[in-house]
This record gives sequence, structure tokens and C-alpha cells, in this order.
Amino acid sequence: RMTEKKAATLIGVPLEEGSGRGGCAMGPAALRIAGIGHALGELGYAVTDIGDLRPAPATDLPRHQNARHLPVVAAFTRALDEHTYQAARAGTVPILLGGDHSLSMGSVSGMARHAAELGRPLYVLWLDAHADFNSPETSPSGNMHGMPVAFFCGKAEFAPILPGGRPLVDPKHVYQVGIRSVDDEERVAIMKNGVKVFDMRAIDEEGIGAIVRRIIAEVSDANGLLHVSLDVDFLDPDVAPGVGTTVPGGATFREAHLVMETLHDSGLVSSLDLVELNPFLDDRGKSARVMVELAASLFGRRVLDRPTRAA
Ligand code: 5AB
Ligand code: MN
Ligand code: MN
Ligand code: MN
Repeated sequence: RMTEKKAATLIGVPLEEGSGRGGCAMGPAALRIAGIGHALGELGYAVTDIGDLRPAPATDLPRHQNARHLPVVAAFTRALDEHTYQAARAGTVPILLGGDHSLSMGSVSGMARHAAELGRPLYVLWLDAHADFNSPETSPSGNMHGMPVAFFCGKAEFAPILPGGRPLVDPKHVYQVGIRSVDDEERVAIMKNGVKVFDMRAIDEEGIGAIVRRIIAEVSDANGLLHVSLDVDFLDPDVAPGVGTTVPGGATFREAHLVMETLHDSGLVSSLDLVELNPFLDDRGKSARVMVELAASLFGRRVLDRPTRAA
């Protein structure tokens, strides 16, 4: 074990069709310019950047009324399912450079397959202003970046995007932290399915450190793998303006930082999505740099060594 070098696979995902506007396709380039690869290298990771995926749109799916750009999103889902799975199986940490949040349909599906092979449950930490639990039936916009959680929990089975019988994520293993904008039908669905929601009020009242330690304790007790999905809009727009779906009252830089440092200490994180960065809306690279700084903290950047605090 000691001789095993830590390894990460960067997977570029120039996908914006799920978001209903242009710009997120430039996200992978901005994250690379902000130094994601260099940061991981400094932390002792062997980094393989496989470049940007550019799958041809799927031709075997029907047009869907309220799932916009389904052929593009489905093609990315299939490609990411496979690449994420392979990267994890090879013993590396897959890091998805988004791209809009519909990419998590594929990354989380790939990790669910990997976890099932290991015989371990997959848990998902969803850091976002939104629950992303719509389906084409409930979505007010038809934008698929608002649907990935319902998809990988098997609650949005509206098209044969992945083969049937694939391992799914138990909605009770999804922790949503930072939530502050939920659609009416979505609220009913997350409650009914037992998604664990920590909204901004919970963060204000309990403190984000206590919340994350509780999540880590549950995942650790179950010997789970933990996939982290970080939407730029988890952060307050003052901290990270480079996103199309800003919602005021988000996490501060310090709160987000503490989440990442605490997760790193847990040793449970198997994979990461960095999503929704829209460089066209950013302020001189500010949001891209914040995302890279948070990723670096998640993989071990720290100010001082300190004894790991018990969960
Ligand atoms: B994001 C909304 N719920 O479904 C919808 O940024 C917004 O990936 C979704 O969290 C936001 O269109 C998607 C209104
Ligand atoms: Mn999202
Ligand atoms: Mn969001
Ligand atoms: Mn369980």
C-alpha cells in the first residue's frame, strides 16, 4: 500500500446543452488554465489528463418534449459512464471537469458500477443550491442539468440512455448540502425518496463542520465510497459569479473550504465532479480559481498538519 502512488484521471467534459445557455463548454479549459493538474501534481498525485470527450450525439433516442438536447446529454452520459468506471477501476480518482451538471448522470452511474463490483455502497455528496431532482415530467425548464440526481437514483427513467439492470444510487445515500432553490414538485420528490437534505438554514443553525462530520460518519460506518459533486452555485455568487444559475445566500469560501478539508481527512472520497462553471460569466477567472482551490483542499492541500478530528 505504501508504495502505491496516488493517481487521478482528469476527464474534460465540454457539455453545455444541459444548461439551456452557452458557456459551460469552456469550463474544462478554464479549470486547466486555473491549474487543476498542477495543483494535484504538487499534492503527490500522478495525473493523467485524457483530454475532452466529444461524443457524437445519440441517434437511437426519440426526441423528448421536456428533456432538451437529450441526444447530446445521452451521448455524454454513455461516454462518461464508461470513462469514469474505467478510471476508477484502474485505481485512480476520476475528476470530471465540467461542463454542466447533467454530466453527473454519467459520472455517478460509472461510479455506481464500480462500487457495486467492489461490493460497497456508493454515497453521493451533492453540493449545490439546487436539488437537481426534476424529471422531464416535473421540470419547469426542460434543462437536463436539473435532472441528474433523479436520473442516477432511477427516478427519471424517460429514455433508454443506459442499459437496463445497471446499479443505481439509493436516494437515501444522497446528501444534498447548500440547498436553497427547489421547485414545488421536486420538493415532494426528494422528501418522498428520502434524500438527506441540509439546506442553508441547517448550515446556519448547525454549522457546516458538524454536518459534514455526520455525513462522513455514516458513509464510514457503511464502508461506502463517496462521490462528491460540486456545483459552482453551491457557493455564494460573491465568491463565485461564473455560473448561470446564481442564487443569493450561498456557502462562503470558508465554509466550502472546511467541507473539503474535512472530506480529505476522512479518506473516503472516490471521485469528484467540478460542474457548472461558465467562464463567459466569470470575473477574470475568479470562479475557476476558487473551484481549483477547493479541489486542491479536497485532495490534501492544507495550511498546517493537525491531528485528525474524530467524526
Ligand atoms: B443546476 C431548475 N430547478 O430544473 C430547473 O445548476 C434549476 O445544475 C436547475 O443545479 C438548476 O430548471 C440546475 C429551475
Ligand atoms: Mn446542479
Ligand atoms: Mn445548481
Ligand atoms: Mn443505507
